[in-house]
Amino acid sequence: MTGLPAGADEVRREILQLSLNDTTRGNRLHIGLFGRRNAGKSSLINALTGQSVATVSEVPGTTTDPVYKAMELHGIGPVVFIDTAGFDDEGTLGKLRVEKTERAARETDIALLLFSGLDMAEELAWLEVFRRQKTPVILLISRTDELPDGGRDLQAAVEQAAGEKPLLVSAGDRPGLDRVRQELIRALPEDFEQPSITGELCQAGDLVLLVMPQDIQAPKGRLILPQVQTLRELLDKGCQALCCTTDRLADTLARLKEPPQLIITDSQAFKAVYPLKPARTKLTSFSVLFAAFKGDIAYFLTGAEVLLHLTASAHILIAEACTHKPLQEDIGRVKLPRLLRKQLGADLSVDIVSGKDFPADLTGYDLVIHCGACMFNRKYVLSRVQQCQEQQVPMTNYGLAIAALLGILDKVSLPNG
Ligand SMILES: Nc1nc2c(ncn2[C@@H]2O[C@H](COP(=O)(O)OP(=O)(O)OP(=O)(O)O)[C@@H](O)[C@H]2O)c(=O)[nH]1
Ligand SMILES: [Mg+2]
Repeated sequence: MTGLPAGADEVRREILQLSLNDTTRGNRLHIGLFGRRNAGKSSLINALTGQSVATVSEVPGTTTDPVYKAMELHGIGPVVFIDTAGFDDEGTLGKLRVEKTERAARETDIALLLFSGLDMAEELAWLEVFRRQKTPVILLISRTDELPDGGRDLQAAVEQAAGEKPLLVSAGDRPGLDRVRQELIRALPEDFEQPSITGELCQAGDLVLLVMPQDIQAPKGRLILPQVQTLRELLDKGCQALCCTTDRLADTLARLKEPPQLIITDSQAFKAVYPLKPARTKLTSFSVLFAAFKGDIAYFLTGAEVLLHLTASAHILIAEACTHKPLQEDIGRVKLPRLLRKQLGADLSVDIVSGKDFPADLTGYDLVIHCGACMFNRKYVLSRVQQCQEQQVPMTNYGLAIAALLGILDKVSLPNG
């Protein structure tokens, strides 16, 4: 694939998905499988997907890094199955694998938890974790074809300990697999239907102007995911969507018989767009819309206000979901730190993490500033928000932070009114 920086694996995968007219991973229901080594997790994924997705072997610890398999599941729609390393893995490497399994748990919308024996302390501890993070869990007893009574004794013991009757399943048991699929449909979180991106900001018949600078950061020959998703939603809503680059904004507005209902801009163009905005037109940014779509906008707004009271002695963490090689004038790695230092002082301490790296201990930070997170699913972003809340660290996102730094936070319209 040309025009992309080397190492942009996630971006490349995303493009591949889009070019296949597929649903991006961030918008799929994430179904994770968890259990001990050799519990039969990988075999179950293969059986449920009907494909040889994950490596199976009798050697405990076969699965090391999480394996993601996107597919359409009848009755649910686009999902991604996550196979994980056994949570009882040991040693230095084992510990690293368990950390990845824990991370997979944070992006899991529905968990399949496999019980494989009478010693179930670890399974029960994981059940507790899922219940605490309000993740629906389906309890399973796996490899039941090998158990003398088809697993009924173990089923009774698990029911007694967990307060819920587990399903009996084995990789070759079609009716058992169908029961798992039915349970997945039943466990579908009520709020899983993705909230709207533009919310109440525009309705059918409204003209919406999108300001999309195609500068050095814009990937060659394509649009970035938030722009694509927003455009699609506007078309579905029956809005008229008009796009221009920042330098064409004044001319575009001058050609219109009446002002647009809404302007959605790239946050980096806020400064140029705001003075040109017609009085009656609402203004927002892709990143602000994604603050609500993927995160917790109320918490992010408080974080943006906290930002205005920080000084040069503050310690800020910037979290960028994309793992691309830093581009010239990259927003998270270059522009935002520069803007922050200009506003708060040159000595400001800024750490930057990318991809799924996110420190467990955030207490040293005065603020976390997250990207729009179009690459992540909502559950995972909310788990980061929860982590910040538990450690009493304020959090905001790029769009709200930039609006706050430019002094136009109160001029920006939010999708929930
Ligand atoms: N008889 C029978 N064997 C199974 C079943 N599921 C898995 N196995 C066998 O159990 C062994 C472990 O299966 P895996 O699917 O690799 O187990 P896993 O939980 O993914 O293991 P790790 O990746 O090591 O954590 C393999 O030899 C499988 O063939 C089942 O339902 N019935
Ligand atoms: Mg495995």
